[in-house]
Amino acid sequence: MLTNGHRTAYRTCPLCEATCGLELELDAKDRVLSIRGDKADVFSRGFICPKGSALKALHEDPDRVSTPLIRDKGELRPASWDEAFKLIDRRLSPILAQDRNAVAVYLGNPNAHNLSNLLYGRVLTRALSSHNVYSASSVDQIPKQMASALMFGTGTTVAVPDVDRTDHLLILGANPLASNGSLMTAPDMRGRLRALRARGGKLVVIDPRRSRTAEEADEHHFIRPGTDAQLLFAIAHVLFEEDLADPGPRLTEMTAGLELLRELAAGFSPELVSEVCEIAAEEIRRMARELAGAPRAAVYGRIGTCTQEFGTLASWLVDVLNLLTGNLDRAGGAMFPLGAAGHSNAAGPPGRGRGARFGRFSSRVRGLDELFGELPVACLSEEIQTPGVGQVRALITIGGNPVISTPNSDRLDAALDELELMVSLDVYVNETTRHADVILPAPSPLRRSHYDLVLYLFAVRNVAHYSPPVLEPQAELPDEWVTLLRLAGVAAGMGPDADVAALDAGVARALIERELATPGSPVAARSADELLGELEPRVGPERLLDLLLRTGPYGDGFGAQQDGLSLAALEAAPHGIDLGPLQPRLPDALRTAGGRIELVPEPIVADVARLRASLQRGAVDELVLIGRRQLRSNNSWMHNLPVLVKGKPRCTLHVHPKDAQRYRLTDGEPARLRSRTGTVLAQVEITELVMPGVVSLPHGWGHDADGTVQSVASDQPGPNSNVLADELLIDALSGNAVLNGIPVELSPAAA
Ligand SMILES: Nc1nc2c(c(=O)[nH]1)N[C@H]1C(S)=C(S)[C@@H](COP(=O)(O)OP(=O)(O)OC[C@H]3O[C@@H](n4cnc5c(=O)[nH]c(N)nc54)[C@H](O)[C@@H]3O)O[C@H]1N2
Ligand SMILES: Nc1nc2c(c(=O)[nH]1)N[C@H]1C(S)=C(S)[C@@H](COP(=O)(O)OP(=O)(O)OC[C@H]3O[C@@H](n4cnc5c(=O)[nH]c(N)nc54)[C@H](O)[C@@H]3O)O[C@H]1N2
Ligand code: SF4
Ligand SMILES: [Mo]
Repeated sequence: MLTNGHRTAYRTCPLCEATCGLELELDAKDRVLSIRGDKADVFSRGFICPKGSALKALHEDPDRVSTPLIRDKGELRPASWDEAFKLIDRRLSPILAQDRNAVAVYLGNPNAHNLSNLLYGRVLTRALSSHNVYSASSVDQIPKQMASALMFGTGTTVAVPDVDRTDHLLILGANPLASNGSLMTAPDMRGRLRALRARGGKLVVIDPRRSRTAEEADEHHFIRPGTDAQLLFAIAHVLFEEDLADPGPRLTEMTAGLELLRELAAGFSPELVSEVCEIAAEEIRRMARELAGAPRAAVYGRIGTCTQEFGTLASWLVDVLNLLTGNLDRAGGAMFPLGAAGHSNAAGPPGRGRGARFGRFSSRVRGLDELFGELPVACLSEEIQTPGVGQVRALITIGGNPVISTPNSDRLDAALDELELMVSLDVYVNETTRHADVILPAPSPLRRSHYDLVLYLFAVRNVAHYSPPVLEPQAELPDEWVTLLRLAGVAAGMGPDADVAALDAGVARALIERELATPGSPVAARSADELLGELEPRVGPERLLDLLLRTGPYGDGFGAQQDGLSLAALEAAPHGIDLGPLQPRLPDALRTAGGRIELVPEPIVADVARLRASLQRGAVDELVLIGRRQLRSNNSWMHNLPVLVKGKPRCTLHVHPKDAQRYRLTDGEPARLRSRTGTVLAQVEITELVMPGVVSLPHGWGHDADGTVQSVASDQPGPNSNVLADELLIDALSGNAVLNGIPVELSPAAA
């Protein structure tokens, strides 16, 4: 407490993957005075972006939903929690009784940044027991998770670039200077990339747009969208052809499939791929030689390599190159982090596991395969709109805005009106939740605790940081785990007032029992009752987190390891605990059935034929659309905060001067952009930042729908780019949506 009654509080920012430490100053009445970067944070060391400080505006936004809302004679009106849950129980239970699959769930991106939802979202989906589970993952990183699971055994065994120690970083389809990094938790990427160059290292960026990250690089190459897999294969080809492929004895011994890879790569010479990628063959050869020649190098690909036609192959090839150059799992290369809690590749017997299993069920209409227990969101509309047994009749959305974020938005927007029931757990009445029959609100981030259970699994340093709520939680806005358990109670047939404390105790006991059944567990000799006793008086996410930390790789093992981690240890460290630089983890981290790195898994081999066929296309004279992330946005939200949207309109269409001339467009004038699924108008910005044949429109805008409650956002100009994204265009292997490289037609709006 400061002398004037003011106090300082520390908290990790929950808005993006960088996990920055924040320092908040509050007055005696608990009003937030300022939010700055926490200089003492062990990971972010004071770094912050404009969104972090905007948490104050988010906290104070009068448009945030503050009570449950229920639809009454067509309009949403405030209601009590009991009234809301009675309505949910009355209308959901009969549908569930007829067909579990008739109830779908969509989980949005904020769930990945929310301890309650990470731990209790699963409880709800399990209680529902429906095949129709969807999430933002299938408009995002599922291809990378699929490739990683096939190669290494689990979907979170993802190699991240050891950016602080590498000498050469090849980035494809990522713009960490705007996004602050993804599947690579690394606050202050600008600082880290500048340090790389300052120590004599090289940064190469492959992107159809000269992004802010490309501006920072030594070298930037434009690439035709959707052709990264061809480029990466050609680099592998050169490595083999010029005898530069050298994983070294350690990796070679634990890898299956090197010879088959050589055969596959033979079909992708730089000369063959050059035309489709629009990169000169000699440049590709030079890239390969420099990658192989660097003392320590890493290849890193992100959303541009995932949300495209060959998303899984491109994601796989990133690690193929890391392995071929001997950089996988070594300092300065691409490494496997070891999170303090919840890391599946750190539990059980080391070096071998069940491996990846996909397609245990498929979507009803299009027959797309399940991955990690969910179906591709590109098929949600058709599952709602196609009659028959198993038709989706009710939808629960949790922290998501699929009407803006997923392909063929107009179709999904219409489909949501056909549902018999829609329930949303969300902080805004947005373009999606405006369709809901019941909206259940969630507290402000400042009123809930935080631990980045998922993002620390992808961090460039091993760290752990727990934040207690900055402000006292309010009884009228319960934490989301309470709401999720109550929903789970309805789904389990317990009615609208299930005993949340009892359900929670059951969740904790089940997690303990799973741990006790895990071979090699540090608490194998203990009993569930004993451990439950030791976790008292904690409840909810804190109880589960304490359990995960204490039984995790750095944990105190409930007394077995003196000085080991526990939640109490994290509570005593408000700036986080640094667990050191990444360490080599192979072969122990492998969970493949064969106990080796599966370099060329069978489903991948099968898909290579599709990639080979793409080479026949040659140079394509077709205009395609890509996206563009912006520092002051967060997907489709945070556009309701004046501090983040002030200034020039940002949702503009970037067009190369050659294309502007070709399509008779004028800078600053509206253009009409058309795809198979829809048409939008967007203001033209003529710029050489984007390559010829490619136009760029940011996603997440288009807030002019009726019935939303976002007074600031709804005044922002610019269309929803996903009106143009085609739900039928997917990465065939993973079902992930193609959001980059969408064929479009362009004309002046006046035409
Ligand atoms: N400020 C801000 N930060 C965010 C978000 C946000 O909306 N705003 N969203 C968060 C989320 S959910 C995520 S998943 C991450 C994503 O993090 P990033 O992957 O870093 O996201 P982008 O900035 O979209 O970078 C993707 C890049 O791929 C390029 N690209 C498009 N198509 C292709 C292609 O076919 N090949 C290649 N090589 N490049 C291509 C685009 O031009 C773009 O520069 O960002 C997170 N951080
Ligand atoms: N064209 C195109 N489309 C894209 C992308 C792209 O690059 N291009 N990127 C894709 C990616 S990577 C992603 S991750 C998706 C994101 O897709 P979604 O997750 O569907 O969309 P968001 O915009 O993140 O919406 C999140 C919503 O959650 C709510 N929310 C915020 N905080 C909380 C909270 O604490 N609790 C609850 N319950 N709700 C909260 C907000 O109201 C917000 O509307 O978009 C995808 N769509
Ligand atoms: S970079 Fe991400 S985590 Fe850091 S302050 Fe900005 S939004 Fe928050
Ligand atoms: Mo994402």
